[in-house]
Amino acid sequence: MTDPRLAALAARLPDLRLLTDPADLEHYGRDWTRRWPPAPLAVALPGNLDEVQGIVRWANEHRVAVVPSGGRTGLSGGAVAAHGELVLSLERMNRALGFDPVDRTLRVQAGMPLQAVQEAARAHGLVYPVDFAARGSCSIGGNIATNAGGIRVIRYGNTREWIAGLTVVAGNGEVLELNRGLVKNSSGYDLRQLMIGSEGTLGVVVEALLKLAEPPPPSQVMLLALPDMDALMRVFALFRARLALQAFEFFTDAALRHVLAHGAQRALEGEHPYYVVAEFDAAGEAAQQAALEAFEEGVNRGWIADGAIAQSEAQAAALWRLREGITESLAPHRPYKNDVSVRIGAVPAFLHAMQALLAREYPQFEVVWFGHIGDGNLHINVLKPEALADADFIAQCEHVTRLLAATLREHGGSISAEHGIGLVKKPYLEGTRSAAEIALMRGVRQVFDPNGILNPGKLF
Ligand code: 2HG
Ligand code: ZN
Repeated sequence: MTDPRLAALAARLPDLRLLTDPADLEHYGRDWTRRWPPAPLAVALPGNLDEVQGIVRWANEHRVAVVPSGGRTGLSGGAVAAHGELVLSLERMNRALGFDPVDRTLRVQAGMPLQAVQEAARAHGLVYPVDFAARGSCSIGGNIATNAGGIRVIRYGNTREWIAGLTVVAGNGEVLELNRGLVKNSSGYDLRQLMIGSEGTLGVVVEALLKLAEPPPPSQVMLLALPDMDALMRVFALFRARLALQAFEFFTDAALRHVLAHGAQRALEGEHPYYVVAEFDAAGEAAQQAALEAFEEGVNRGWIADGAIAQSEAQAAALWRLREGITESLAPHRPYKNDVSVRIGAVPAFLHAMQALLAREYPQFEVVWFGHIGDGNLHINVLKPEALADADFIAQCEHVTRLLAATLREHGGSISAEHGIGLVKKPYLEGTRSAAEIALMRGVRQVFDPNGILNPGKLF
């Protein structure tokens, strides 16, 4: 350890695993944004709470910035370490610590991958219902730090709903046991909820007590083709009224083209501007009949142009792949991503306004829309034209984000629905949160992290 600060850390925590190899710095210093060249000071892989606390105390004494790190699947740069920070990876702390059948809670370490959490819940006959495509790589601690959403929010809500307790090391080095699994706890500010979605700026999540749910009844998956956005929203209202929805996800013809080119199986003939993958409870004939009737009503009213219903688990998975494979299929095109939300009812007006603006100002860009339409959450990916230099592309896309931010402001929306602010959305926070709110957020951050060591430069 040539760096005296690292030597002090190693002396203080002799068992702490520290990495300084350039390949490790590169690996742990970036997330899925791949926009900032990683340049961390080192990577610490603590194995227990005491080591996490020791690291945060050391960081305060030596004024070293710390980037808490989960699976680094984030798309907003929240886990990027590009300025000599210490990456604090929870990767080794990846175990389930205990299940309580009466409380129906599962205690887990923060580095546990979401998929492993889901499997552990299933082993107890229950489910951890937050779910999305990055499940195999992201960690529960990162999910908590970003209040991750995903494809089941329409039924189960965001990560926030599923956290019964948190053990965190606050930026000031204090260990906090927040809420301790209480269902009712009307004793002042809920610091647990403040921690959720704070993007590693208030504390490091070390352990979580997760609520588990009853497994949902057997479900069916439908793919729908729709003529326009107004029809899509009508179908959403119809399905929501008649069926018990578990998911209602949309994508455009452009998204479908990419996902098919990437190896997914075509499920419908013809071309349509919009598609929906809907999943709903379908235990028994009555529920299946209700689904068919809702579908037929949509067709008769001219809202649904075509559709397919999965007849097996394999077919259901194939339909889901059309939606869940989009991000991966777009990756080779170096997409510039945005993740926005508006009130569900405001989606058509917002989307029309944005599509018109983009067609006028950036006709050369291929723009792909998809996402969690049942939550009013749209993902927009602008694909990089091959001939355009990286820097010019980013500059033009930042202008696209400014257009988005202005249009969102008009429609009362948010510049980040579920991916967080991180570095990518930081310049646009003011469009979504008022100056008074941001001032209070700064104050809160100062209280938790007086020396500004946790994820500096992120969020604001
Ligand atoms: C999804 O819903 C993710 O698939 C990723 O939030 C969105 O790649 C994206 O833009
Ligand atoms: Zn999403």
